[in-house]
Amino acid sequence: MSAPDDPDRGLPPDSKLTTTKRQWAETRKFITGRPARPGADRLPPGQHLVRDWPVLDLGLQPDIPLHRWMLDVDGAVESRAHWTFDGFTALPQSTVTTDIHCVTTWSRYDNRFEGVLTADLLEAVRPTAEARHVILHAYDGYTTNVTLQDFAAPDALLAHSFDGQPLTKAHGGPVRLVIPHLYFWKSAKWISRIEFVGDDHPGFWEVRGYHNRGDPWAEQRYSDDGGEDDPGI
Ligand SMILES: Nc1nc2c(c(=O)[nH]1)N[C@H]1C(S)=C(S)[C@@H](COP(=O)(O)O)O[C@H]1N2
Ligand SMILES: [Mo]
Repeated sequence: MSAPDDPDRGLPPDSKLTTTKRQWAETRKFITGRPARPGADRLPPGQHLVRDWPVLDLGLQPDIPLHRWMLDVDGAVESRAHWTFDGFTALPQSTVTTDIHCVTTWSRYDNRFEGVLTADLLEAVRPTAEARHVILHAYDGYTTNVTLQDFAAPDALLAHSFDGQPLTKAHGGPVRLVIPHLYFWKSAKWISRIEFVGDDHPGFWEVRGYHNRGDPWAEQRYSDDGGEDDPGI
């Protein structure tokens, strides 16, 4: 299919440009003007379903024994926190079964995570009126940024278990963030610090060309993919 304003027209139909980029462009066209999550469609545009669980990170998986693990919560909050693992697991515990979507195009259904809902963490630390964004810091030096609103999603949690077992080191144990409604690079593994701020600070991938928000349903993969909260760089 080739629309009159198709920027790829004239290219061989099997070129890399036409297969990947056009497919993505057409899918976004399909979404434009429709509800973010159309009816029965469970797989976001451009994604494929996997049954295994790929491991993606910077290649350095920090080893944090439970007795050395600490989570700092600071910045624009009324009550800072400095939790040990025992202190953290003394917070209200919840189980969330959810789909996850990686920007490299794999999606995985029905992942059962257990841990502390971000809603319960927010209740414990109480962000001030100044807080608009949340910067996630991790033990491997990774950072990523989300809005306070995205962080506070009802199904977002700090997970210490997967499928009833402690989260493995490869997948971010002892504790990782899971924000199911955004691409998985926003879900920091080996989380060490949660910082509430007024001004946004793009993280590791966000300064390397990834979209600032990363909504899979709007295909916000790269910084020029448009949509709300696009820094336009
Ligand atoms: N600390 C940290 N968190 C991270 C990353 C990382 O490199 N370091 N990679 C991100 C990316 S790009 C993805 S796709 C997911 C992968 O999580 P998984 O390895 O459990 O599938 O973790 C995200 N969280
Ligand atoms: Mo990723």
